[in-house]
Amino acid sequence: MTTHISLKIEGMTCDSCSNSITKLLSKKDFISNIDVQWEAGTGEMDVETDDQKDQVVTLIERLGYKVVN
Ligand SMILES: [Cu+2]
Repeated sequence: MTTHISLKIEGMTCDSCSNSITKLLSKKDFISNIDVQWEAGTGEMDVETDDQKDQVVTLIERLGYKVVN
């Protein structure tokens, strides 16, 4: 059972931004089907439970980007 989450992410300016977010999120077993697009400022992925969205936001913001939803 997975939950899909769609995030709006501010601060990405190039491929290496989206790559670094994807790489970090990939290390977590509970996150799958990660698709981060820097031009659109979006992050799509599946997590195992609803409450894991907060952990995803924390991980992304730790890299210096801002999740706005
Ligand atoms: Cu960049």
